[in-house]
Formats: sequence, structure tokens, C-alpha cells
Amino acid sequence: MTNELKGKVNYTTKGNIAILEVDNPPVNPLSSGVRAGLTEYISKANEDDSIEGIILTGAGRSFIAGADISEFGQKPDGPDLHTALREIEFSKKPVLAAINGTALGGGLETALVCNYRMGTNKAIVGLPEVNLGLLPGAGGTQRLPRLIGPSQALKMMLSGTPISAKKALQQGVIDAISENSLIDDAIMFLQEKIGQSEHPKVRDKNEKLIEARGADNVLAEARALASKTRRGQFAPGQIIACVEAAINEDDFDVGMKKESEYFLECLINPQREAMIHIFFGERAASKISDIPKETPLHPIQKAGVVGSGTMGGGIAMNFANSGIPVLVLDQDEKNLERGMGVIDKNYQMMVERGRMTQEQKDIVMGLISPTLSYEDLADVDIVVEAVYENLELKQEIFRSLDEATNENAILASNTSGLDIDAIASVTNRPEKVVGTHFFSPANIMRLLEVVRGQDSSDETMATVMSIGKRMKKASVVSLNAPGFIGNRMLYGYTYQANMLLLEGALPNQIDNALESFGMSMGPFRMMDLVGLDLGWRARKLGNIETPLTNKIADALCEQDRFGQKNSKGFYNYSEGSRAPNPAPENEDIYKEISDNNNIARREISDQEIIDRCILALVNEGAQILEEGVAQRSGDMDIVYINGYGFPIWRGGPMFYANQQGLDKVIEKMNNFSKLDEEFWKPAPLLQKLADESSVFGEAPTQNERATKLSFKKTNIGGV
Ligand code: 3H9
Repeated sequence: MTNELKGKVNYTTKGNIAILEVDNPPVNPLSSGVRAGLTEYISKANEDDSIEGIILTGAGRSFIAGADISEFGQKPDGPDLHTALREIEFSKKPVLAAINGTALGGGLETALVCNYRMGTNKAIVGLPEVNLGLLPGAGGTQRLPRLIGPSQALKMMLSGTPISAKKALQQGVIDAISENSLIDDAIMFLQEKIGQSEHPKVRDKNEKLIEARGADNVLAEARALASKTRRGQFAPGQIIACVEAAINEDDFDVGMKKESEYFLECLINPQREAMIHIFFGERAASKISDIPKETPLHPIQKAGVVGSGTMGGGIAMNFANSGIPVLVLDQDEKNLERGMGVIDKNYQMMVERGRMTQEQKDIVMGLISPTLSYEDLADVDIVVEAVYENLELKQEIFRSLDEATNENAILASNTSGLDIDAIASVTNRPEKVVGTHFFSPANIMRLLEVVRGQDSSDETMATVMSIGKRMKKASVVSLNAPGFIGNRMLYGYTYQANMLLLEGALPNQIDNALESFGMSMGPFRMMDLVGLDLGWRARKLGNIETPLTNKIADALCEQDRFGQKNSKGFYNYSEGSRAPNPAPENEDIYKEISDNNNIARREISDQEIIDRCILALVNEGAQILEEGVAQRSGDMDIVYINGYGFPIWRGGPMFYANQQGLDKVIEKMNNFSKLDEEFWKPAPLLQKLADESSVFGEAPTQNERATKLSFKKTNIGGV
């Protein structure tokens, strides 16, 4: 075998059993060296007369994490995966997959060509290719339905969610669970089978497919599931087409051929590139460029949360879900009681929906304790303050926390836009202060912006990022600047949506155009959901003049139209329903405000709506990158996909701009500059990259930067 190939397979023997161990750290993907090793050693075991059975396992914590994702779009070295798997499937000697950890995608597909499958009780198996814009292309769409039936297989492939060993055993994906030493148990299992004249092959099992023939509901249900959960995505339809072929074709190899064709179509579809960009982008975002990987972490054994409202409760649930005991502090006993009740109710709902067992609920609830006293926080390792957005109040809390907690404890403020340095400045430990911007509901939304203050230490940053990973969040670092990353970008997007409304488009048209682009919810439906009255009341209280783009929303509030909360806003809502119905009675208000501000209303195309809203995100993103507020453009993609409903299959706004071509982006912006020259001035970095025919990537270094960063007290906010 040549040395350039990536990864390897270790070959050992134990008596009459050959053990092939995939060794490609950290997660054993099927890189070139692994495929070559499998091909070579299966045939070696078959040629060795002293060998009567073969065990295939993985080194470390993973069995096989699938195909090597970094190879997609490149010319692969070594044998292809199909060759390696054929070698296993047609082995003369029985092969058992000893699944020691994660068997995902091509990893499970490798196990499915083995004659037998045994897992440890910690093993998990799944076909998550759909999350990468792909389908299981190494026989998964043909073999899994044969094993567990097309309906279950479709659910697994369309959700991409792996299942536990226990569930895999129940469904028939694996044959046994090892409770002791996996390899010893696997050998024992295999010895019993060795005398058999035949060993089962999944490809030969046709009963479950024949049963499904003519039963239209299997595919109809899958289509309904895909259109509900994976709107706009290409791969789900391809997966369903593969399973349809598995059901209807008598010949296994014909189904396999179709799978290969459909896989190739996914591979060349731009969605695949976009979704793989997000896979690697999420992992890149978790790294901080100037903080070494080996930075020691502050051990987190116990946490505190200040504030028992929706946000505080959600954050406490995140700690508990990660196994970290957490104290929830509120100074108001009634609020605290209510907050704990909401947490309990949220978990109860999960139990009722089958998302957790009662036993699991009891464990996490046992980790959350209420307290009214700062003194109880004396031994926590981290506190997240989650009270409402008021700098003075947060500063007061930080003074108390600085006094009450151990001097090494990290103090985090959950804020969507306040100045972290101003909060840190009231403590004696600014190096231990950091911002955490969780998104609501914090126990569900994956995005976490981690705000780096000017004094936040490497240890503090690295620790908070590692907690984000433990909480299974998509964590992104932002420098301390107004609106951080997400809300700052949102500002331009909502600004354009409001301008389009003033210029003649109706909320329904704007929302539909952006939803057809793939946004999970259009801006006006979103504003109705949040409540139009929040900004209106704040402006009234502060005697602040209404900006042009808020004039329509404020006029609606004057007519008691606050949004979903009172069933009328930009839309009308029927009693008890969240479905938005157009509100023609608002149109006179729109016209009047346009007239009063000398804005001529006109027909606006859907394309103009999409371009103006999305390119507003891109231009602000370029500015954010130029200032170094985000470390890399991919970080902004992660923010927008996980926090703001941007379609994952478009790879995020910055990736989308790269794919369009930055020169095209500038061309469109130049056209729009007739409407608003100031707004559509390209960010210097965008102009520079377009001139160089380049794309967005890493943030420029300090020396390369044209703009210096400062925490300006600008008003960032959408509504
Ligand atoms: C497939 O199989 C297609 C086939 O059906 C058909 C083929 C013909 N490849 O996530 P982590 C890297 S498609 C290459 O931080 P964890 C990852 O980038 C594949 N690299 O660890 C990271 O690198 P770095 C279907 C991979 O413990 C490092 O490994 N399979 C791959 O939190 C550690 O990763 C999947 O979609 C890969 N397949 O989670 C599974 N996987 O350190 C994808 C990981 O430089 N993988 N890396 O940042 C996962 O879901 C998680 O990595 C896993 C471990 C759960 C396994």
C-alpha cells in the first residue's frame, strides 16, 4: 500500500479469526487508505486457510463515521468504496461488524454488507447523508429497507438522525449487543456461525419490500415528511426515488444502479457543496484562530444562572442536559417558582412526545435547583446572567456575582447587544467575563454567539466554546461590537423589507418571495410573531422619533394591531390560529405613509425582493468580516442558518454570495444604488474581493484592515 493514502486498516489474528481494525483518527472515515486496507485484508483473510471468520471493527471511539467528506468534489485515490464493500459482501468467510462506536453513513453501509452486526451498548448507527445534501450511496437505500422495512428506513434516512444500539437491535439493524468485551463477544458469536453452510446477506432479504409493493402510503408518507421537514432540499426526493426502486425492482443490482445514478445527481447539485460547507463551517467556527488548541480549560462542574425567565430557564436546561448541575437564582420567589414550573413543563412535554423518558426527566430535573441567594453561588464554576437588557441592572448583578462567587468562576452575560466590556469593567476579573448570546427558546435553538470582550482570557474563551460543544450548540465567536454578528446583519435585511413595503410590495408578497428563496419565515410574519408594539412602546417611552422604516409598524400599533398576540398586525389571524391571512384593510395605511413620505409605490418583482433583502445581509456581513467582528465568513453562515432561518441548502448568505460571484453581487448592488446610494455602497472588502475575482473567507489580519473596531452606540435592531 502506498504511503500517500489517508488512514489505514490494522490486521491481526486471534486463532481462526482475522480482525480488521479501521484506524483513521479521530472518527475513522472511509478515506483512501481505509478503502485500500479493507480490500487488501479481506482478500488476505480469505486466502489464509487458517482463518475461518472475519471481524471488522474500528479503533478508538468510532466504528466508521462514513465516507471521507473532504474527498467529495476531489478525484479520489485508491479503490472506490463499492469495490471495497463488494469484497466484504462476497467474502467466502463470514464477516461480522463489531460496532464499537458511531457507525454513520458509509460506516453503517459497511456494516450492512457484513453477514452479522454486533454493537456495544454505546454504539449508535444512522444514515445522516441527507444532512450533507446526499443520499446513502453505498447501498444504504437498498439494504436498510430490506432489513427494517421501507417505512422505518425512509424515516431514518430522511431525518438523518442516528439511533441507539438498543433501538437498532429492536428494529433489526444489528443482531446483538455486547455487554462485555466487544471483540471477545464477537469472536464467540462468530465461532457459533462458522460451521454454517450459508451466511445471511442483506441483499437477499426481500420479504419486507415485497410486502410494501403496491402500498402507496409508504412513499406518500415519506414525501409528506420530506416536504414538511426538508423544504427546498434536493436529496430527500432522491432518497425516496431510491427506495421506490428497491420496492419495485426484483433485481438488487438494478436498485443499486439507480442509487448510484441518483447519488451522482446529488453530488453535482450545488446544495451538496453548500451543506458540506456548513458541516465543516460549524467545526471551523468552534475554533478561535489566535487561541492555541491546547489552551487549558477551566473545569466546569457546577453552574449558576441568574434570572428564571424564559431565557434563564432555557439556559439552565442546557446545563442540565449536558449533565452539569445548575443553580437558578431569582430574587423574586414567585418568579422563581414560576420559572421552575416552566422548566418542569417543558421537560414534561418532551416526555409526552416521546423525546425523553420519565427517568431521564427525573435525572435532569434533579440537576436543577432554585435559589434566592447569591451566597449559594459561592462554589459554582460559571454563572450565566440572563436578566432583561438593561446595562445598569446587569452591572449591578455582576458586582454581586464578583463578590459572591469564587474568584476563578467565569461570569457570562446573556445579551443580544450590550457592551460586554462595560459589564466586565465593574468586576475585578474582566479576563473571566464573556458574553453569551443564546437564542430563544434557548433549550431548542442551536445558535450560541460567544462574545469576546477586550479582556476575555484565552482560557475563558476556550472554556465557554467547549461548554457550547457540550450543549450541542453551533457556537460562533463575535467580537464585542453592536448587534454582534446576527442582529447586526438582520438590521439591513429588515430595513430593506420595510423599504420594499413602502415602495409598493405587500407583506404577503415579500414574505412569500423570501420563503420561496428558502427562509423559514418571512420578515413580516416574524415581526407579527415578535410583536410590533415592542419598538413602538420603547419609542413612545423614550420620546424617540419614529424612523421611516418603522412608520408603518407604528401606525398599525396606533390602530391596536400588535401582531399575533392580539390576532392582527401585518396579517389577520383567526382565533387560536397562527396562520397569517392577508389584511387588505391595512393597504390604505401603507399608501398613506408612502404618499406622506414622497415614495412612489410601484410593482416590485419577487427577484428584487430577494436580492435586496439577501444582499443587504451580504454587504453588512462583508463589513463585519472587514472589522474582524467575525473570524471568517463561514461563521456568519453558521449564525444565519442556526439563528435566523436561512436555508442550510444555500450554505448561508456569505457562501451564497460566493456562489453567485462577488462581481455579480456588486453589479446588482450598483443597480439598487439608484434607490439609496448610501445604503448600497459596497463594503470595501466586498469591492476588493470582487475586483480580485476572489471570494469571502478568513477575516483580514489587523494590518490588512481598513476599518478599526469600536463599540459605537448605534441603534441596531430590526423592528
Ligand atoms: C457518506 O458516508 C456517503 C456514503 O453514503 C456514500 C459514499 C459513496 N469525513 O464532528 P467532530 C472530522 S457521507 C471526514 O468534531 P465529534 C471533522 O471534520 C458521510 N472528516 O467530532 C473533525 O475534523 P477537525 C456520512 C470527518 O466527536 C473531526 O473529524 N457521515 C468526518 O463531535 C472530528 O469531528 C456523516 O455525515 C467524515 N465523515 O462527532 C458523519 N466526520 O478536527 C459526519 C468527522 O479537523 N460526522 N470528520 O475539525 C459526524 O457526524 C461527527 O463527526 C461524529 C463525531 C458524530 C462522527
